[in-house]
Amino acid sequence: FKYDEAKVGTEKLWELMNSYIGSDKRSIQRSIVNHVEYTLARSRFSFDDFGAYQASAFSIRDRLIESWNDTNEYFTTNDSKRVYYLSLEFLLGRLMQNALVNIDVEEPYKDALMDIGYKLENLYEEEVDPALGNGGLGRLAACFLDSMATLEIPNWGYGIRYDYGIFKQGIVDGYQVESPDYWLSHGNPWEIERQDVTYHVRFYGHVKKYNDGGVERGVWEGGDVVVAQAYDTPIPGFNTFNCNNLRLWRSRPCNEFDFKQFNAGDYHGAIGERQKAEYITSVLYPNDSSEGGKELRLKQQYFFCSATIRDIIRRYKKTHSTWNFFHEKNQIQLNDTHPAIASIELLRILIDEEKLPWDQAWGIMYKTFAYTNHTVLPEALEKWSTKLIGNLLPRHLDLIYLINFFFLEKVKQRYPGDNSRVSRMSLIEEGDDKKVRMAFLSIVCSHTVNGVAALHSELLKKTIFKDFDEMFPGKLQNKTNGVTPRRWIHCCNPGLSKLISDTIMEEHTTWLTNLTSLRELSAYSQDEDFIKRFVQVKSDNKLRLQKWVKEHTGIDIPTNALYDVMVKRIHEYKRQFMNILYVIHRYLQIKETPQHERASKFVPRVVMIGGKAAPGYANAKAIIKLINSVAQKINNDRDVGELLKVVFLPNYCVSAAQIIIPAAELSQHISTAGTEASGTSNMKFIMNGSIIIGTMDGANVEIAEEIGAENMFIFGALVPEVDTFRKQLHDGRRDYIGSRLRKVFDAIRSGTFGDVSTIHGMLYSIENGGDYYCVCLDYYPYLTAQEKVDETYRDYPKWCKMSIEGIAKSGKFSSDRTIQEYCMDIWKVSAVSIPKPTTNPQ
Ligand code: F58
Repeated sequence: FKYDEAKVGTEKLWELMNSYIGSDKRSIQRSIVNHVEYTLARSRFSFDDFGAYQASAFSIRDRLIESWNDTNEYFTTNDSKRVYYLSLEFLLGRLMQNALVNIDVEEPYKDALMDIGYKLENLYEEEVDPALGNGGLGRLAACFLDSMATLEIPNWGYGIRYDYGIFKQGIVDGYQVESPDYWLSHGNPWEIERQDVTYHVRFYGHVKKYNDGGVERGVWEGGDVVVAQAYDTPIPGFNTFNCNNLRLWRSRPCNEFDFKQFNAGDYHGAIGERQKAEYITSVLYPNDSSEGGKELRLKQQYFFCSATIRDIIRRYKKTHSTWNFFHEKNQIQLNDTHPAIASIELLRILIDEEKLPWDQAWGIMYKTFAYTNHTVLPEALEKWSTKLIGNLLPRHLDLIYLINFFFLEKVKQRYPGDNSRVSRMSLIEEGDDKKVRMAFLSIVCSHTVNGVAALHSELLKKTIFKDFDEMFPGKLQNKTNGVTPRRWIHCCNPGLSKLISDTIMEEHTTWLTNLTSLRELSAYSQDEDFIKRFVQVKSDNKLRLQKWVKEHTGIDIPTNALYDVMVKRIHEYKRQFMNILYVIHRYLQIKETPQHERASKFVPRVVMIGGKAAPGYANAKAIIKLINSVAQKINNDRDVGELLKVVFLPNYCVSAAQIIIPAAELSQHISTAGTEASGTSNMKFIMNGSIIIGTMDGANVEIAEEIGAENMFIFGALVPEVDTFRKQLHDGRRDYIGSRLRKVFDAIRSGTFGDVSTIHGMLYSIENGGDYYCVCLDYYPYLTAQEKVDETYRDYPKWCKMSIEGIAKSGKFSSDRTIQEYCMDIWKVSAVSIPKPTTNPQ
């Protein structure tokens, strides 16, 4: 395709570059072997699976780079409007299969590799699982990148290239032990190091202010300066030539600023100083729902925001000489408040460096930014001490105070005399240690704010953002989360993907980008042939998981049992604790039942629970220990045999999820109503034919709406009931344990499961009015729902029908739908499709 040939240079060069590598077997093999020989410098006669993986990855990256370059060139030439997704976390998972599937060469690569003695599936297993995120929020960012590329939205993700991702979880004597995840030890074939893309980022120092014809401007000087260097990862779309970019920043020392110390003869000191710069992007913070308020975390945030904003401005300036169109060409989405300082950085640059008047600078910033909230839990809402910000980013604190001043003036004007509202809404929380409320700051600095599920967005309006919703009606929106069906059906469950394509007589390329067409499967939910194949797919996946469990835990689990799964970060609000209490109850019940009656009373079950606990979260760690102790006891009780098995799935991560989710028959999403903003694994489980046992929380509510409550096991208190219970606790109610739960507590305390003393504190607290997450309130309804599960599983055709209906009606939860809504309602951006390239004739 020909656009702006002059830019490309000579005709010869253009001719050489205007073609893509062929997808025939020979070309694929040639490119892999070239990388073995010239990139890896390995002998062509001996390279192992890992070498073959690396060489294949490089050869795939070559293909991605072709369309990645063309895409960016095309967007620039066309001055396309772009969306920037700023996130401190991108939990991408492995990239190889995803890339092959998206650019539609999985089969050709499989054949080409087979032909030279390698199995593609084995090579997939050689890839490290890049885990630069904690959980749902980071994984959502990854699904969004996939959907934006697929929908041909000009988009770049921006984040941090951590040296260490989320810790690896080991289990020793039932306890979680953390070890570092140095994921780069063997290099990363997917990234492109950009020596040419660097920015200086300043910390500390001081600000000189001056009056510039009525506008106060600042000059920020001194302090430390570090370099941000870019690393790019191509993000291919599915079934399109478009290929977007994920730009991650790495911190490096800055040469110019170290000379003094070197020259003063302090060689070691100077080297030490330089290493400090590298700490900034060294490690991902492993907290999933509380904010530590640590300086290094703020440094990370500002570091990546500053580099990102400069990068966006540089790109804009390539094609624009005025600021008038900035917001029309650039939309910046904040994935939670973690990148919130980016808006202040843009404002600072516009005022102090670009010398714009305040109103114009403010308008540009305001129209550019939008903010997504992912939680209503107070402990997860970021608040930065003004001392800390003032020290690290003095000019930014000035601007925040100024914004607050103007904002509170407006509040006062609008609500005269309502002082309590003014202090409630202030961006600064008063107290001995004054704090900036980052969520409020993000609302004030953004044109649109959204929650991540209908219930969550409504709660935002009623609770933490109530005042803001009243003052800015319509500014708060809902955008229900979604997940990419490419990874979460097609890649992780090829058997199901094929069954779907065969049944609805569509190529997977069609339904995977139009997921509501799964509805056609409804017609087959009682079709014998279909059910037979469906059951076969599930049991193949169960077998795959059985092997995985054996390999990773040493535990033997039967495949002819109900696979009951709960995988997510361990947290009191998610209530893995309630799950294990029920397991204990079930165990005690089995023990009480005479042998000959057991088979008719209990459906054999394998209960699997997995997830990481934040290293500093004692109760979450105690829950892990309890699960492991209970598992140890039950699995070794020969009297119970295969009727009940309990497994703690260690080191839950994206690649493990891809094995676990397709094998699940029942999955648990049992958070206290009003606590889980959305949840996204619930969507993945549904798409893979697992039935949900769950509360009316987060996106479960919409899942029930879509697939029908009769196709789920719903139980538990609704939000208003939770509120009432909490009030009663507060007023002294203590009668909520009940005899069956008491028995379970007693069993734990009496040592039935060995030494689990770390959980005693939680038991005591729950008994004494501290049942904030309403475990006792929901326990009995949960038992009833579990009984219903057993009853239904016995009627296997009914179980299959529910499961198939779930898949058929899961279409809404594709992240493509979510992204389309962001595009229409928030970013006002449309697709830009790059032209089809000519392919290499050779
Ligand atoms: C999650 N948040 C929500 N935060 O808990 C979940 O309901 C939702 O589906 C998901 O976001 C996507 O919207 C979440 O994962 C974090 O991991 C943060 C990491 C940094 C510190 C604060 C929590």
